[in-house]
Amino acid sequence: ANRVMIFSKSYCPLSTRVKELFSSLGVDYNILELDQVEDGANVQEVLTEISNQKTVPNIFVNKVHVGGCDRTFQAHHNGLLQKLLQEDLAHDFDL
Ligand code: GSH
Repeated sequence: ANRVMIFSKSYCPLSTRVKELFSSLGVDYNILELDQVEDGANVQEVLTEISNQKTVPNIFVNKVHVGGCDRTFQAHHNGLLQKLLQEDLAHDFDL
């Protein structure tokens, strides 16, 4: 299975757009709504440190940081997203 992780906020329309993109591609994702969890602010701080990105949505595909909404759509359009999603397929064949 793909390991797509979306750090989101439930009220953020850009987060919604990214969720809809992955759904439309038929790609399952894990999600953490930072405004709905107790330590969401701390998670967001750590995310800022490791990805150099303060905003949500913040998307990782198979451990690779993709970026926010803009970057994820860009990656979709230039083929990078598909490539990152297929990384996992390669690992499955290794098993
Ligand atoms: N260019 C960014 C993208 O495409 O993801 C814009 C992201 C953005 O502005 N997100 C807002 C945000 O993170 C929420 S919709 N605001 C600050 C915060 O929630 O801490």
